[in-house]
Amino acid sequence: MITVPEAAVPTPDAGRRAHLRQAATHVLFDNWTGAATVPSRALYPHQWSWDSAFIAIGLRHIAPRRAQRELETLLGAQWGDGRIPHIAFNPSVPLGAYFPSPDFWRSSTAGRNAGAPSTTQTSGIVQPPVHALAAWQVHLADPAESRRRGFLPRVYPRLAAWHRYLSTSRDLAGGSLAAVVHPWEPGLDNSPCWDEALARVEPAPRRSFRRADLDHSSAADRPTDLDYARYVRLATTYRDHAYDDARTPHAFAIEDPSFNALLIASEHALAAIARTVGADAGAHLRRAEATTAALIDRLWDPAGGIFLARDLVTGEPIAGHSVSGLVPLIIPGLPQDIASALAGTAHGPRFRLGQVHLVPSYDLTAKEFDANRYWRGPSWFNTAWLIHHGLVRHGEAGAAGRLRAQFLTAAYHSEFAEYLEPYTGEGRGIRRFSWTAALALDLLHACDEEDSAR
Ligand code: 2M8
Repeated sequence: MITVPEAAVPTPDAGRRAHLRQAATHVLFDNWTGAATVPSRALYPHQWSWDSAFIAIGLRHIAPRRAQRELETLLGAQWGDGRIPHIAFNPSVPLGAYFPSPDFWRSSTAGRNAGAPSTTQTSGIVQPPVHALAAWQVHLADPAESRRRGFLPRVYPRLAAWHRYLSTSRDLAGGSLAAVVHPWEPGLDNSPCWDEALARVEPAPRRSFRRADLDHSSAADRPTDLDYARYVRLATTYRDHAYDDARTPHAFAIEDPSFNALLIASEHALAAIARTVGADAGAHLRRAEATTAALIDRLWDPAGGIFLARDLVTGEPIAGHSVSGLVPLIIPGLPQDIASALAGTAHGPRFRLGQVHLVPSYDLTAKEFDANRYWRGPSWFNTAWLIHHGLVRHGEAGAAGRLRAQFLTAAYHSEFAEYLEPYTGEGRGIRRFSWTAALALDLLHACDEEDSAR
């Protein structure tokens, strides 16, 4: 087994960084469609919700206006009930290029009562709320341009409606946390944490759909056919109940730590945006505090030193340890004892921070761990970026710096892979993946700022 001794991964020097910046910029410009950025031309040829937030965070360093446009295009697909759909479809892409396609979701008809747009076709589920965080950072990258275009006053009401939707319609248990109702919603699609809940779902007949993902990616790296059959069933049921959260009989309803941590971090960002546009920041801060208290009360596992998801159908915590349970490190004001415990868990045997590549998506010691398959073990760049920031926030500068150096080195060597085999660091999934390039740009910018402050 190849491990990564900490000292072996120095921060790339200025020459390497310039090369990386140029290569990352090419990826983002190649994946730009004129109004938004696709995660990948081949595998994901539409606009994805949390991808676009991460992409905007990187784009702001090279094209701040385009970063604003990225977010505003996505917000243009928002539904009347406040939800931001997880995919906004590009009408010029053939239906067969991605499954499930617009004719499966039927947003403009099935979602009419929930306020789905009548022109743009979208999916009906959501993804983690990284958008307010992204909008605030995009603004800060070029405040003059942002003010000139009225960026924040335009996006603020939409972002506030998005958070309202999550805190009301999605608070399925009444415990002040947002629930996800499909494994695609937390973004960690086939995490072993969902296995037990998914096993309750009657799979859709295998011949009722055709997977397009296998045209572009190895089957060994992707979710299984059985997973897909269950994803299809859950989405069909939601659609057939008009995407109505209260009326749908949810076979899958989970409070996920990372989803809620991102909601809290974004609520803090929304408070900053509200202050800037002259709206009530206090309401957002109060909601951030209430959600943080609920997260700790309902999902913190002191014995494991990690946050656990909760299955709302059984009412029980889900025992599996996933990277999602470490992401709450990004929450401003997280109690120091919890932050220290999370940093300890990240460095411990389950995630081996600093000894393997980035942060594995699932517990290395668990029998379900799979080093190659999607969210069942491989290391992903967006979660590494989040944990890097969490470590910075909670005073773990050394570990944060090492993770950043690893990130940049791996992005470079893997040609901006979608994810990595955590032991060897080999790229998996597709290459030239947009959020890997965007977040590399963001970390490169931080390296440059540090250099010029020296
Ligand atoms: C993956 O999810 C999509 C479904 O949304 C898929 O597998 O087809 C996940 O990695 C998700 O987190 C990501 O947003 C999306 C696009 O990059 O791909």
